[in-house]
Amino acid sequence: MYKKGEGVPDFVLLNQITENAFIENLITRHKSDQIYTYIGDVVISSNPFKKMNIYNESDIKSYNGRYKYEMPPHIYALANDAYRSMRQNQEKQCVIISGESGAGKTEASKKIMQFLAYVSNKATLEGDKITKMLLESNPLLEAFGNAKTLRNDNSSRFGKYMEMQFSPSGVPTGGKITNYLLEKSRVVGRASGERSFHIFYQMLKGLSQAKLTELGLTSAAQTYQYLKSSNCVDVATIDDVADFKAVVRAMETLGLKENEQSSIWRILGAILHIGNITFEELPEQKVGQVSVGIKDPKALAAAANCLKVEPTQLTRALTYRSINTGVGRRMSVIAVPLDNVQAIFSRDALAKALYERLFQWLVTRINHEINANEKGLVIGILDIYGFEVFDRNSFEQLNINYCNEKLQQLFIELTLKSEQEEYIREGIEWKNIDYFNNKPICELIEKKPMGLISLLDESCLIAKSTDQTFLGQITNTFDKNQHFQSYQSTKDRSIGENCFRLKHYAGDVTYDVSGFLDKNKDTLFVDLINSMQLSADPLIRSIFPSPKPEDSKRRPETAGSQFRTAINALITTLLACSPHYVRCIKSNDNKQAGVIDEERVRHQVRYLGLLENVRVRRAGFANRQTYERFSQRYKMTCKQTWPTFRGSPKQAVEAIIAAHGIAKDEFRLGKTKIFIRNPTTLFYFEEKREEELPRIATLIQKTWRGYR
Ligand code: AD9
Ligand code: MG
Repeated sequence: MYKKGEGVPDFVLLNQITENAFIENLITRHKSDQIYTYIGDVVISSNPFKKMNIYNESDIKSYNGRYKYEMPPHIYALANDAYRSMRQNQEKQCVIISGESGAGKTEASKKIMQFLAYVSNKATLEGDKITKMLLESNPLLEAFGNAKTLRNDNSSRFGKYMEMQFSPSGVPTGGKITNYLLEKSRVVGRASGERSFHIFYQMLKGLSQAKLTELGLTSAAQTYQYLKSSNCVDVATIDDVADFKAVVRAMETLGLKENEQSSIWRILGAILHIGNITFEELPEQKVGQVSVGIKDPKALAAAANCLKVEPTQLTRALTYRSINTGVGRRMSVIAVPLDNVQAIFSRDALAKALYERLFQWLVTRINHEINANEKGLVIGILDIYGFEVFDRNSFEQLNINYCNEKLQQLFIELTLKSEQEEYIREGIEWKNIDYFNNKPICELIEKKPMGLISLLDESCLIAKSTDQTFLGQITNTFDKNQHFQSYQSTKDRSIGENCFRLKHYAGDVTYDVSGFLDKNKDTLFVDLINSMQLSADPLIRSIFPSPKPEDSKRRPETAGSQFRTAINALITTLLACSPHYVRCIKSNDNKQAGVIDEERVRHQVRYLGLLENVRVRRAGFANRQTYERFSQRYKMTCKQTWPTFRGSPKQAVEAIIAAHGIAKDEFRLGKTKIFIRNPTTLFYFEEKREEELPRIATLIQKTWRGYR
């Protein structure tokens, strides 16, 4: 089934299960352009960093409806399996794609969607429309949610769970996108050599001159402080003009109206102008009271023009803050002038809020078009930001890496832990296989009330707290925790006085606490919200709803808590589906084709727990089914059990197995389930069943005729 020199297509088939043998096979396959390899049902994908000639229509056709073992490993085979299982078992499916930043998750998710759209589209007008929309949501959301980072030229800066909805017979009916925490701080700044979100550069290069003039923009990205600051505008691998065209096309396919598109450009233009606003101190009006005015009225006027608000209103909102004083009838609102630092903070907060809320609006708007709201079948595809380590890591990296910890936990739970526990529960003879369990680090971050997120929330509630007091508090709390280190606790100079280090499953990451409290509080002064409500643009007004009276009594949920809740809800959703796994491996750090860096790969194989995965898989069983289900499905393939059988479901299964002469080592009988070692045995039964179906159908027809 496989050619010499290409390695084995499933790691389970290796002669020896050692790390070296595993890596050698992966490298051999990568070098011979075999980027996919299985561990049983799990697809391991190594990023080729070059265009592969394996995603054509003919490839889709050749994987459609075939069994996995009939074809070389491919992401299409996994997609095909998910689609088949969904229809056959009438069960929800999910595909969980994991791997570090730049490993190929987003590409994998798109290939899966492309396959599903093609094979499920039964050429109905509605199906055609919906699959087009689902596919077109990708370029649109990538433009707004992806950016060039030091790790990846098209790095996802938000998490995405895309559910493709199907009718019971497998015809596409709609879709739903759930998004997770966008890295909005990127709008106002980022590391040198990185870019802001793609859409800004696309827009400046792609909009007509007339449109740019209307928005007061020039096509030179360097004009804008928010874009200029990181010294990276053009990227060799990115064609912003072509991508802009794709975005506009996608907006049209997804039914975004002319006025909505126009509002989008206006908001983005406003953000760029806002970034050019600077402040200057005004002569003191009262002793000791510093206030600032706008230094560059042109930038402010241009921003106000884009936002359709009065320049004076915007100036006021950016330079003053309203504070409630007194209580009851004595309560009054006073306007306190901001100093330079506060004004810059409020300016950047406005830019970030505009972008984040525009992004959320876009996702909601797409869902409005595609969500069929049916409680039908779905295949969910999870594509999140991968584990990442930079020279400086902040609150955003903590969230991203926490999310990756949770997905690794899920993988461990589903493939290593529960699998082994089930064998023991069912009384199947089993020799335990050890694996690294990352649960303690997940708990360190998320546990209530003493985990990192909770402690950060607590600090945000105390007026006197600072980023440094927070660092002191976590240092005390996690003093003895082996996954946590800080300079204060270790005096290790490599950590930095403002930092703490977490020992993540995928490696050590040092986080700088500067800005943690502000980012977690994520407050937007009410003055800014009020000024946006005065906009003549309905879209801008709609994304800044006025706070409800009851909101003033409740403390707003912090960014960290919201993320924790969302991720845990995601895990619950995933647990309700039959999972399929893609584990992406980054072949090298230089985005180079034809290069596979042994040490980098070894590191990933280790932390992903792939070897343990092979061991459990090899010693274990590919499939298990309750006696009821197995006997119901295959009873027609055996004379003793068809049409009637008087014994228990377990006895029926024994009869079926005996009638087909299945080898002894190929199955085990547990307390409630039959365990089957190789998928080929199951395929054998499926084929037998399919052979029998026409005969049975005729028989049933005859019986019916007899009744008439
Ligand atoms: V991040 O966590 O969003 O930063 P991803 O999503 O894991 O990351 P992505 O899919 O964006 O990585 O892949 C990075 C780049 O690798 C792509 O832009 C492609 O240039 C390249 N890539 C990835 N997969 C493939 C593939 N199957 N064929 C060809 C690929 N190139
Ligand atoms: Mg991605």
